[in-house]
Amino acid sequence: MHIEAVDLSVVRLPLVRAFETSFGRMSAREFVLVAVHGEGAVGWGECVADVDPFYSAETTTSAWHVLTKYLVPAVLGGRFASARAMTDAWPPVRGHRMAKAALEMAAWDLHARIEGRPLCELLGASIRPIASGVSIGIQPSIEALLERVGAELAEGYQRIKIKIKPGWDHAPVEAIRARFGSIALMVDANAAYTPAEQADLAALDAFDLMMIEQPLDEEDLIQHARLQASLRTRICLDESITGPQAATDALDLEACRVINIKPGRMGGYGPSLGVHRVARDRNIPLWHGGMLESGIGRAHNLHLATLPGFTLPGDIAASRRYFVPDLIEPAIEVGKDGFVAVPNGPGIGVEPVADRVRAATLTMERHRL
Ligand code: OSB
Ligand code: MG
Repeated sequence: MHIEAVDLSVVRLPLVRAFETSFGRMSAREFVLVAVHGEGAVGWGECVADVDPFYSAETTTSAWHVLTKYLVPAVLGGRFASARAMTDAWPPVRGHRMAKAALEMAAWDLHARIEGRPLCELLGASIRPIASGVSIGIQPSIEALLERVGAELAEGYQRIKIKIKPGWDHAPVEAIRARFGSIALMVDANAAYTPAEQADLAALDAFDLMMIEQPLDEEDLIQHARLQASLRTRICLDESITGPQAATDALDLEACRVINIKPGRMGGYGPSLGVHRVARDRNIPLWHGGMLESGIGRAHNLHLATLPGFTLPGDIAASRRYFVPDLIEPAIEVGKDGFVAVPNGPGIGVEPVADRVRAATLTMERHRL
């Protein structure tokens, strides 16, 4: 794979619906888009960092800085046997996993396109339908929440995840169970609780949730282990799983019983395959997370989710829940059975629509030798 040029853009897409979590409210996504050109093909990647450092420390601006100053210059003009060989050539940048993932995943897409194969095959898997769930933001009222849950179930989605925070936890879960019975239901706190609020989380044990995602701070593995020992409900870690070592530590400590893999957050496919291996070796259930990606990141996620081990429905939903129109064609859709089809063309299997990308672009730089 010869890397002849890299286009970096910041694009802005309004969300169909504002998304509220314990860390804030988002009404648009503004992210770095990466296009890697080589051998007559283009590989695409999308950076999951947000403008604000509220979900994680990285931001759109920090990703731009690290990509333009360190990562892109290190690979321009290079010839690499694989995306792994490309990341081996990077300078020793600490952290900045979201920035790394955007370029790393674009290189995997480019490699797959040059070979004319679907990306999932390069990852060691093959096309299969992906079981899909949805993540529902904090709502202005319980009635509004019940309406959203009903609408998503009617679309076919196989499980419902709601965002919680102290003060918005017991009542919404109780209301959903009362209205919709024993549906597959889970909650995501995005690190909003402290160990002192353990009783609020223990109160959710009564509702037979599939799991509680990331109740405590990203760095609190030991506190998560203490909490897990006191709960019947499984803890799933998201923010805390920064890579294979963190996954190993979390499982050694029994800080969680489920893992949410997000390649865009973990530094790309290399680290994600490492986490996948750690979890598989220990029979820990996996599911594929989402970060409100456009169709580019969404298609990437679908390809990774084809790996065996992703046994629980993930957060990879249809394009139209997020962006109308999406940046890509064809849009990603969910069937009435709650499965999403993996695009089966070369690479990620979807094409960004040039006019839509241009219209959404705030800044763009072409890097070439
Ligand atoms: O914690 O899983 C999360 C969105 C943005 C940042 C973090 C998270 C989320 C979601 C939405 O839950 C998942 C999606 O629908 O893409
Ligand atoms: Mg989460």
